[in-house]
Amino acid sequence: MIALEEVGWRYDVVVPNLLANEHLEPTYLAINPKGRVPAFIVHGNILTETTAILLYIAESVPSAMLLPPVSDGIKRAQIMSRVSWLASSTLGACNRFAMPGNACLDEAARPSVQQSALRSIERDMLIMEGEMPDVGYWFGEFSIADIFAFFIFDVAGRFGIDVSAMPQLSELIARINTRPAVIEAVGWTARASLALAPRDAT
Ligand SMILES: N[C@@H](CCC(=O)N[C@@H](CS)C(=O)NCC(=O)O)C(=O)O
Repeated sequence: MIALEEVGWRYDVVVPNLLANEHLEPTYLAINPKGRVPAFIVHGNILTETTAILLYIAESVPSAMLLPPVSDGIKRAQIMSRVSWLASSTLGACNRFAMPGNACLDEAARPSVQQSALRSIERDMLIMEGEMPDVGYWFGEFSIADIFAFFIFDVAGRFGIDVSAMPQLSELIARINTRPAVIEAVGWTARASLALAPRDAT
């Protein structure tokens, strides 16, 4: 949603309730047989995998500068390297933490799966911390790598990860948080979460 706001496209959002396994129901599996979110439908085409979706949006609107031009091939590749890494290593660990039953059959082992997942997320975030500049964004100008970093930081906070050891990353997130596109997307998400909250939630 942040990328879509950044490029100024109009879009609709449907949020399957993962805890109710709506992403494994036939309606959603017809869109993404892998049973994973996000899926992006554009001009009748279905795109899955966050890396491909972010790349497609960034390349479709070069003027939004979510990726450097092809002439800056190394920086583009570095950004894509971080996006792929977050989508595989970090997001994978987030999934193991949120849904440990998908990662191990032994119910008694689930807390241990979650502990190791948290450690993995924390390790990845500390690597990010070491790469963050004092000013600007992860790779100078704002890019899709920052969008992904923002998402992971938000999820990590919900999982209870202590970000006090990540001051540079925290400051980057604070800078990202001031972008109008981010304010719009985060506001929408907050309203949607309230709407999706279980009835007994406060
Ligand atoms: N490789 C996919 C992974 C996406 C992913 O892990 N999505 C999570 C939510 S953030 C999900 O759908 N989890 C549901 C499940 O694993 O059953 C991508 O990069 O888009």
